[in-house]
Amino acid sequence: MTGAARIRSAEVLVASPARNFVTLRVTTEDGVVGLGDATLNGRELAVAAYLRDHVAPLLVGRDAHRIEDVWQLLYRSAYWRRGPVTMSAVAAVDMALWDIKGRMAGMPVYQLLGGASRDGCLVYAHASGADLDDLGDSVRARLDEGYLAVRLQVAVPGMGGGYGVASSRASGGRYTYEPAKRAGLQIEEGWDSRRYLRFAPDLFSWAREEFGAEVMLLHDVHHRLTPIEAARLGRSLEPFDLFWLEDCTPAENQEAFRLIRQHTTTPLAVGEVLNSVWDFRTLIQEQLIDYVRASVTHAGGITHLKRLFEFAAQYQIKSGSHGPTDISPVGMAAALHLGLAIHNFGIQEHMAHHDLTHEVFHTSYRYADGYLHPGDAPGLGVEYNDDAARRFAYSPALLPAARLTDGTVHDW
Ligand code: KDG
Ligand code: MG
Repeated sequence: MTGAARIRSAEVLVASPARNFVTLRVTTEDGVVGLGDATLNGRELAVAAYLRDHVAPLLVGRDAHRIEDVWQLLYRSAYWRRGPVTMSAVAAVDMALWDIKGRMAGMPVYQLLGGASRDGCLVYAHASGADLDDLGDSVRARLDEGYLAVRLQVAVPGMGGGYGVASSRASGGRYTYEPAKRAGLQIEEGWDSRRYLRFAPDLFSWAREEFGAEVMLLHDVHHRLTPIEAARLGRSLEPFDLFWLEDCTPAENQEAFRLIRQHTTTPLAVGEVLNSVWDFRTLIQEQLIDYVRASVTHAGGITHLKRLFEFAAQYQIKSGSHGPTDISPVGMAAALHLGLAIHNFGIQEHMAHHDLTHEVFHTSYRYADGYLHPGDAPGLGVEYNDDAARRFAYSPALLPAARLTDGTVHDW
């Protein structure tokens, strides 16, 4: 029997290489290091404090090998269950312990999860633009990079914007969409569902004409419609064969998807703001969705997300993990190890990180021809560069709010 790997320390690292990240570093008495991602966009310091003040003291002296036991302890003994802050903190510990176990075993984490079920993880990239010409350039750039699946977002004419439209090009000519703004005050964006509903079918009709039938096209509504509006949108997009329509209405009320499902066969993806298997119970058991969008970073780590995906698998629902730049390279690596191992993998979101982010996080995952592979380095395959991190101090940034034309606060 392998001996215990006692935890010597659990440090919370906060740095902002192009954007804010919270990373947990767990070190055993023998000096084995494991990393976990605890980044909760716009609420980073809440998770950092939860980890530092309430979780780290519980970890010291425990056996890092007992991943399930530690998960259950953190989940059950807090008494206060679920929620994004708690589940991101639990996730970071869980990832770090899988990382340690992999490094000690000399194996990549996907091998510990049952080994590879595929050669690589299909990923989708982001394309966006201020208008269709601009969006066309962005899609062509992604296709030139070999992506087989692309998410399309464009400003809605007459609305002066829309969800998911990049405002700047980062290094390498890439458009990166970063919604959290480093401004003192929260930015407010306008929203008009009627304009959007009229425009969305034109967008996808244009896209099919321009890029053909083969490319997989995705779209994110970002929780902005009512159930009946979402049903209408799904139906109007059916001729354009979307890979998925994401977050078409807020999903706290899981039953709302019954109505949407009755009206459309457009595949539905839900769950980037949800963090527990209980948040998906009706959605999965009644087969109201096709893809589970929860992330390893916000939904309790590899241990809990694996449980959720296996539950979904019994209902022919696949994974489609959240993976924007606010999931750190540690979270992305963990998602790829899990995605490579599970049977019901669907697709992984891949919004490439800024070059500055990679100065702090050195990764072993690699992209080629529309797929990401986690690599074969032991553990998660990510190293954290403290010297580089010291150059990037935390800088508060907030997600925007949305308001309707008459000034009413809407779902952002
Ligand atoms: O922090 C908020 C982002 O993660 C979110 O707006 C990105 O919806 C998103 C997506 O699908 O990537
Ligand atoms: Mg989304």
